[in-house]
This record gives sequence, structure tokens and C-alpha cells, in this order.
Amino acid sequence: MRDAPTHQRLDDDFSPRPGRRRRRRAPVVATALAAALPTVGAALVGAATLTPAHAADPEPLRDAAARHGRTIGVALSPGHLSQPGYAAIAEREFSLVVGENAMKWDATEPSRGQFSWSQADQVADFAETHDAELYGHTLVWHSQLPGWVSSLADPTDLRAAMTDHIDAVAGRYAGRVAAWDVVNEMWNEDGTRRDSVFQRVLGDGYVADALRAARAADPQADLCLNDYNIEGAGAKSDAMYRLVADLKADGVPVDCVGFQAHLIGGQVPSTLRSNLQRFADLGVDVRITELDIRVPTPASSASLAQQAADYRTVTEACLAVDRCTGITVWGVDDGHSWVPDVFPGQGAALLWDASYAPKPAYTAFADAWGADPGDGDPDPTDPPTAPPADGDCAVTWTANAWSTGYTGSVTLTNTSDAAWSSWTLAADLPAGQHLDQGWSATWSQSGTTITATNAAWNGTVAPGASVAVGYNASHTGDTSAPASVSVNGATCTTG
Ligand code: 9MR
Repeated sequence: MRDAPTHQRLDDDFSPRPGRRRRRRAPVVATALAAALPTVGAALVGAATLTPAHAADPEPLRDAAARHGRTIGVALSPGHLSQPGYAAIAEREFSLVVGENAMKWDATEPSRGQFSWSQADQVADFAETHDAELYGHTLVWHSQLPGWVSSLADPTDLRAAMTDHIDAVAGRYAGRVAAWDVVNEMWNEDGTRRDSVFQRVLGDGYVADALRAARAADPQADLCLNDYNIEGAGAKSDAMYRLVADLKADGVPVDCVGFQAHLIGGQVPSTLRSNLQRFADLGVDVRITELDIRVPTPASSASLAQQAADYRTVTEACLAVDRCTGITVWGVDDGHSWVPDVFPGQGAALLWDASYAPKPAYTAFADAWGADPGDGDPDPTDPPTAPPADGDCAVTWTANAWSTGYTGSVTLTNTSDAAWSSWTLAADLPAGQHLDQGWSATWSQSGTTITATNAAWNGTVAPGASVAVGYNASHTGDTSAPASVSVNGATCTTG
């Protein structure tokens, strides 16, 4: 979203426009939460099992980035949100969301004038629900382009198709999108223009036309040009640099350049920082827009260590450039990455592995952003955490039984005023019941007592939020629910 400039922009001829919002978040600071917490009294029990946020879970990446006035983004595929591990990371960690495919031409206008918004709307809604910026990707690109566009040969017709598309897509999300990749991947490696239908039929000027059309459709969004292999100095990067300089000199609206950064482990360009800086010095924002760092698979611990160092290097380069608005990673986890499909034998390119476990790359990335690792070291800025009180949780417990067994479904709701950063449920099973196996938590039984401790992806439960878990058990006739259930040592209300 275009904002009041924190730097002297060279594009003052385009400003001010109404309705600009600040892009950068206010830094996160310790709040008056401590004062709002209830007085600790005799009714509070079980302090030992409720861990303060800094002692259990690492700080969300987005909060660390906010302290730098930047965002950490993710490429989201809404179809994957049904997987709890994917959704939990996407919801918790990122302050910017871009559709991995949802806003591309083939997804939004598969036939001329016939628009399809369901995927794109899901991404936009996800961003809003989770207080993340929405980044638009992409309006004009040679790939994922429907055949009806590629076959247009008349310049007037193609220009109309392009501007109509921009008008419809950028217009629909106007006011919601912080920045658009208006033109994507326009360059060959040698710095000549890629031979797309737009280039062939419309010539060099299609880029300026697209930018102007985007500005008309959404006057608030920042307008970016985006490409890969422009992260370091070289012919392709030089071509983009000259184009941006020329566009600005000609008064064409361009606000930002996206550096995709689909990198190879051990090969972060040494000129990354200086290259970002020279673009910033043209008066545009810069961003790492599609970061992933691929390694040979199966990944060795040495390659994952190198990858971790690379994620740190990229972060440090962005942080060293004042106009670098942040970093977007191109996917949540290694199980949902484009890389192995396109580069067989390579992959493991993201921060979480295919089981949603954080990788060394995550640890290095989080550390480079200054995130509190949640290792229990006291953080003087953390507010004190109150121990849980009876009634701070609510539980529903149902059994779907057959003659000798049943499936138990348990929903825990945090009815307290403070988020849980981890949770342990404890209950006594009625006589004759025995736990066989459970899911969405680590389950165990000792005597009649069963305990379930959160999985890696569902430990954080906001006030008012719920988490569902389940288990299978045997029984000898009594399938009733436990008489009493506690979470983190506090007795829950049941119902
Ligand atoms: O990650 C995207 C993948 O799911 C698609 O199949 C692919 C189609 O071209 O596009 C991928 O995303 C690309 C992005 O839109 C532009 N830069 C390169 C990305 C990786 O190919």
C-alpha cells in the first residue's frame, strides 16, 4: 500500500494520492498486558505447567520483522489450508500473503471477459482475517497465460485485453492490495526483452502501458516489476535497473522492484546487498519476493547448514537496505514447493520440512530477524504471565462407540484472557477404558490418567480459540466421558 514516504521519493509527481496507508507496521513493543492480567490469588493453580510465551514457542517471524518496520510474507495456496500444519504456520508467522497461483491470468480470466475469483478471494480474505498485507501476483506475465491471450496478434486488441484484465483484477482488489507485481519476468538472461506475446505484438512500451493501467485501476497500490536472476549484479539486473531509471524519468508509475530469489544453496550472489541498494537509490522500494534456496535431495545436514547460512545472508542484505520492505518465502514447507517438480533431485528449499518441523534454515532466518527463540531465557520486555485458573478452559468430549471400543473427540477452548503457548490436557478415564492411540497431540496413559500434550503446530491457542484432538480407546461397557478435565493444571468447564 502506498504510504507517506519515509524517504524522499523521486516520484513526487505521482503523489500525494488520496487514501494512502502506511506500509510499515509500528514496531511491536511490550504492552500494558501485565496490568490487564487478573491478580494472582488463591484460586490460581498449576503454575508449573503454563509456560510463558518466550519459554516455549519462538516468537512469530512477523513480530520480529515488525520491529524492523518490514514484513515477512508467504506464497499461499488456499487449497492447502485444509492441512492443519500448513494453516497453523501460515496463520502464525507471516504479515504478508501472496497467492502462489490464485491471482494469475489463467486463474482469474481463463476466457476473455469471464472472471473467476474464488481462489483469489480466498487469498485476499485470508490476508484480512490474519491481519496480513495482501500482495498481488501478477497482472502481466508470459506464463500461466490463457491461450486466448497468447493468440492475439492485433496490437489494439491485445492492448485492450491487457488493460481490461488489469482494470478488472487490480480494480476488484483496489484498496486491499499493498503492492502488485504488474509485469513479471520480462527479461532474458542477457538483458534483452523476453519474447512474450506482449513484447512481440506491443513492443517495449507494454510495460509502461501496464503500469499506467494498474495505477488507474488501483491508485493506492505500489506498482512493482518482478524478476528472477536479478538479485546480483549482471546483464539482466542492469537491464531492469536501466528500465526503472527510464520509467521514472518518463513519469511512468513504478514504485518497487521485486527480486524473486529462487536461489541455490551456497550461491547467494555476493552483490545482493549492493544491488538492492542501487535500485533503492533510484527511489523505489525493493523486496525479496519469492525466496527459496534449493539443495540436492535428500538433503544432507551439511547442505541444510549451508542453506541456513544463506537464509541469514539474504535477511542481512535486506535489513541493510532501508527501502527493502521485507522478504516473502515462496511456500510454507518443503512438501508444498514448486522446486522438485521443476528441478528433479533438488528441493528442501523452504523453512519448514514436509512434516512442518522447523529446519536449520528457519532457526537462522528467525535469528537474523532478531526473533526471540523461546528458549526460556528471560526476556525483560515480556509481560509476566499469570498461572492458569480453574475455568480458564472449556472442554467438550464425545464418544462414538462400538462394542469394545470408541473414538473420543475432544475440543479444548481457551476461555482465558491470555494465549496458551503450549498446553497439556489431563483427565481420568472411567473404569475399563484404555487409550490405544491418539492424534493431533502426544497422548499417553498412566494408571487411569491420560495426558495429551500439544503437537508442534497447535500449541498456540489464542483467547477464545479452540483446538480439536482425538483418540481411540477400548472399553468394557462404560463409554462415558471423564468426570473432570484439566488443561495446564486448571480445571475446565465441561459441556
Ligand atoms: O509456485 C508456482 C507453481 O505452483 C506454478 O506451477 C508455477 C507455474 O509457472 O509458478 C510458480 O510460481 C512462480 C512465480 O509465479 C513466478 N516466479 C517463479 C515461480 C516459481 O516457478
